Amino acid sequence: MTATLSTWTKLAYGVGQLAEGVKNTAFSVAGSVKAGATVNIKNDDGFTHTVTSDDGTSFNVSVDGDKSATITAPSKAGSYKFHCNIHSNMHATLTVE
Ligand SMILES: [Cu+2]
Repeated sequence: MTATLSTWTKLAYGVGQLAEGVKNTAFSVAGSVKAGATVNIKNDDGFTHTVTSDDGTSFNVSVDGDKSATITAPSKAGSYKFHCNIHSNMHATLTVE
């Protein structure tokens, strides 16, 4: 199954339309995904971000600017905090049901 962008709603991180785009970059996540689902991640910024679980093992992917990538949701339900390795201000939580 694929959880599309509309499910993990706008995991299209932020906007980055300003010169200081990095500061305005933020993860935006809504809703939840099913355990083990393939989650599409769309990067609407023009530069690379990563989606990296805080626990260091659950998921980790680098998404080039204006590209998409996927992660496999953890197989166990729960709340998984994640961050971007490049921009220390970017944090969010993936809810797996
Ligand atoms: Cu980033």
